[in-house]
Amino acid sequence: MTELAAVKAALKTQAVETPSWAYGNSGTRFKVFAQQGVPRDPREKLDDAAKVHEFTGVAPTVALHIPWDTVDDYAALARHAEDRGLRLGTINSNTFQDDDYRLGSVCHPDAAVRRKAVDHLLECVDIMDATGSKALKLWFADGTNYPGQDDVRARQDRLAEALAEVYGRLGADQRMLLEYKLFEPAFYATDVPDWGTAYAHCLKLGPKARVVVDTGHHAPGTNIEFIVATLLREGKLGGFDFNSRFYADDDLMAGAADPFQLFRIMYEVVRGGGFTADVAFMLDQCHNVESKIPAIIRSVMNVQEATAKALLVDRSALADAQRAGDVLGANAVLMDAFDTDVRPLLREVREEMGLDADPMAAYARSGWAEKIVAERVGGEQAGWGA
Ligand code: PSV
Ligand code: MN
Ligand code: MN
Repeated sequence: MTELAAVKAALKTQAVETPSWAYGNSGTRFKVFAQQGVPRDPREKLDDAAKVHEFTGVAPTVALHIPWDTVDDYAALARHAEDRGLRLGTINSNTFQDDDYRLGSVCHPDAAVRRKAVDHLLECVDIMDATGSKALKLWFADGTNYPGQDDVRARQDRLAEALAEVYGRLGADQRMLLEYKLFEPAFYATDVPDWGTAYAHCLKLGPKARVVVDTGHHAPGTNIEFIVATLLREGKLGGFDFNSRFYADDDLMAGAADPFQLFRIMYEVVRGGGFTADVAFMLDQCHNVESKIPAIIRSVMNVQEATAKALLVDRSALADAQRAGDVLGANAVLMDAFDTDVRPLLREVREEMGLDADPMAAYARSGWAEKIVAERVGGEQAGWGA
């Protein structure tokens, strides 16, 4: 196989998971702008996700969020997905929307609240059994707002205890992805604020626990690709929540704010052997002012472009320059790949996959947007603005 053929083959195997909540209405704490035609239930979210997969060919799974996507029959929901060429992906837990969680969930000082939170996590594993989902994604809003508010060490102990119980419930082919976030909603101390804390817990738990890197969850200027390289090296990178940020956890389209950062991350993924089914490439976004389905298609395409550029890095030329201590030469090799216009290559890849070369235009022509506006009345909130 020529090198270009290998790059194309790799791109055809790419799988980007889209989040159910990105299809529904969402907003900031100031306002949720309701859009016409948004899904009214989890099935309709899957119908929209099927369109993203139909036009991109690389978005075959959808992440669910419980209880936002609660249904009576999860096996039936999985069949609904299958009928549309999709699979249900990661199950995201929600231990942040009840009044009980004012002082935290699994780290709460009251054992009764911790019990409620752990029971919810266990219920999420039951749902995984029914849907065939392989991963439970845990993001905890736990933390404190004031120094002295609670014992930060005791909170780590409570967290470890809760995680161990849920870990023990995982099936042989199921795993746990632990997400970290610097701040928000807690403003003084978050209980899982960084990759080091998440890594320490995952290491203690065992091989089924891995860290998930949400690109919006770091301090400005953090070298995220270094974190990716380190976690991959340790066999502890579980996946990504891709999105863009300008300021905090902005949840904008992946690759919109800083395509160069996305490329650098994808290069470390490729370099570290992480471009496999073992690492989950998820989006975690909200589309508050733009049209949702096109925004998700655009995001998937942005991830594809960053991946194509990462795959095009001339790694032997790079290694030669690095060995020779050729600082500018090595940098130039990396920049050559980033500066390549990969859009023609991706058009070819899509045509070879039997797709339209231009997913955005194909979706716009498809009439789906008009159809859902006409047929769906009274869309539900995705959850964030509710
Ligand atoms: C909150 O910051 C958050 O965006 C986390 O990144 C989760 O992955 C997501 O919500 C869904 O719970
Ligand atoms: Mn996330
Ligand atoms: Mn987030």
